[in-house]
Amino acid sequence: MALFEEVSKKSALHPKPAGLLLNYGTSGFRTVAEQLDHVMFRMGLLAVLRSKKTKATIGVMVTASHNPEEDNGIKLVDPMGEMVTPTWEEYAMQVANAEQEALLTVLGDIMKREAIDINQGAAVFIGRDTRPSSESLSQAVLDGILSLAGHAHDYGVLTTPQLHFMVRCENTQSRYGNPTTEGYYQKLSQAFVQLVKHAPNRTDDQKHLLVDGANGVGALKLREMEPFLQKELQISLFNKGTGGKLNFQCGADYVKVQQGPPLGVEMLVGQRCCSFDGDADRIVYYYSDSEGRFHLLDGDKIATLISTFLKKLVTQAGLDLQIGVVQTAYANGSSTRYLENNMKVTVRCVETGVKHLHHAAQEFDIGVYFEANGHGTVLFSESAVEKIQQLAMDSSTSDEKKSAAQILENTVNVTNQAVGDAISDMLLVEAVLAVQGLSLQQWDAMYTDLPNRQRKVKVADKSVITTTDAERRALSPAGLQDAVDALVKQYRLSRAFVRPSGTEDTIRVYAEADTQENTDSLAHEVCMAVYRLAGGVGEEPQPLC
Ligand code: 16G
Ligand code: MG
Repeated sequence: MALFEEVSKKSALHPKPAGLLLNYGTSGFRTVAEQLDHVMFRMGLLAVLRSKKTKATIGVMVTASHNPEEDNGIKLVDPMGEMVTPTWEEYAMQVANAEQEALLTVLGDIMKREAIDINQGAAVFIGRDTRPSSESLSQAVLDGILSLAGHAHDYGVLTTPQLHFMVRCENTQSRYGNPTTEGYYQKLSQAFVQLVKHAPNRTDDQKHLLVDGANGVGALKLREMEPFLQKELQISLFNKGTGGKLNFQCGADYVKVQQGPPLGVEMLVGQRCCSFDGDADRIVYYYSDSEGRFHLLDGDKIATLISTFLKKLVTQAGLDLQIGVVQTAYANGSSTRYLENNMKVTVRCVETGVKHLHHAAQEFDIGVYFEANGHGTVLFSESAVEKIQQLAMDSSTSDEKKSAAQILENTVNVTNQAVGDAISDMLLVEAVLAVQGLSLQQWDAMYTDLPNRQRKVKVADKSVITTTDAERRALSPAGLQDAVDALVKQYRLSRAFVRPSGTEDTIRVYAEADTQENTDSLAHEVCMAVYRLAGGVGEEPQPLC
């Protein structure tokens, strides 16, 4: 086949190092940039096949998110802007890991299995982050797309959620918005400006927000967006990428893990601050109090703030819509208790990874999902959006109901429903605080986080640990869960679990309890149990001093 000749010729220019095997992990391929050229080219090929199969535009994002600058990665985006389906993750691995001479056979097999019509047209959108390696790697993706005669639109530098947004706009014939950066800025900022009209007396102080851009693409894009916000948000931007290194001692992941402020942000007592990660799909908020204590408002706090707001509006509007919150095992126990007992909303716990949360959130009329690390969004079902829009336009309804429906309508529009989005989430949080007249401290006081600790244990083979019950219990190796249960029983308000990481070669340990000291001691003992029962290697885990 003539097409395959071109693929064969071009793939020789993007050779795979013999024997190199990579895993399509929780969010795509991710490793040091030098190892990725062939993967990029091949994902360009696979994106063309996926586009032919779905008869829709597919997205490809070149990024390694919060990883160090030297790394890179790639993930595929399905037609509605969601993560690619698991079967195609499997194909992605087969294509990326095929030795040079086997590549055409692997592609041919996928085409046969999926009954792909080679004559069907194909279109792929490409975006990339600001890493030095991203430009040439995205060229390799382009090479792959073109060698299979696909149509490509290279957007250049974008945040990950912007790329997801473009794909969704394109495949909904622009009903979701215009597939341009301007279209993105317009849609979100218009909704934001409408929302804050419900809080007419905001002071300049209340409009002021400090943003840590992690020296990444989020900083660039936020600067571009600022004029659209009509001074309704006054941003002091730090870690803009002009001097510092990407994700180095800054960004959402750093702040969440360190539970402390990032380098380079000059925060005053009580000031509202937030951090994006390197590709701007995560956000966490924080402030420091008058005693110099650092307060983190993570994904759980954001989910609580948003779902409380939505519940109030839905009730006020008299709409019959079921609100659910989706979390993972990492959600702080206090947040789950608050949502279930005080807010009376349905809470579901699923496995780590955005695709699991997204999927579960689709089962509600309004599904709020957040990982504690700050990745999340809100999904509104089509029928929920219709009901909200109808009520917002209904001239026979009461002013109170109408106003609630209008706020809900703008909340739908400020939200990037394709995927968690730091910029969109930031606007949403800012609007919710403004409309409710809540200070950061009042938000923080909704519930008090239990002390918690995350640790890692190196083992010879991480696959010996398998889990069930949304990763909250270990099935194997024998005796491990019993040991964890016995340790947890020795502490108050305690909980702990262990799971193999989906992005690193390590076992993750999580513990929470009534005090930080008890939490650290429980975490250490669980680490020791993993080390002893699951084949620990290297130095024994040490207690934190
Ligand atoms: C990826 C996931 C994130 C998850 C993290 C867990 C996406 C887009 N990202 O970054 O949701 O929290 O992996 O990593 O799905 P771990 O398995 O190494 O703990
Ligand atoms: Mg990210």
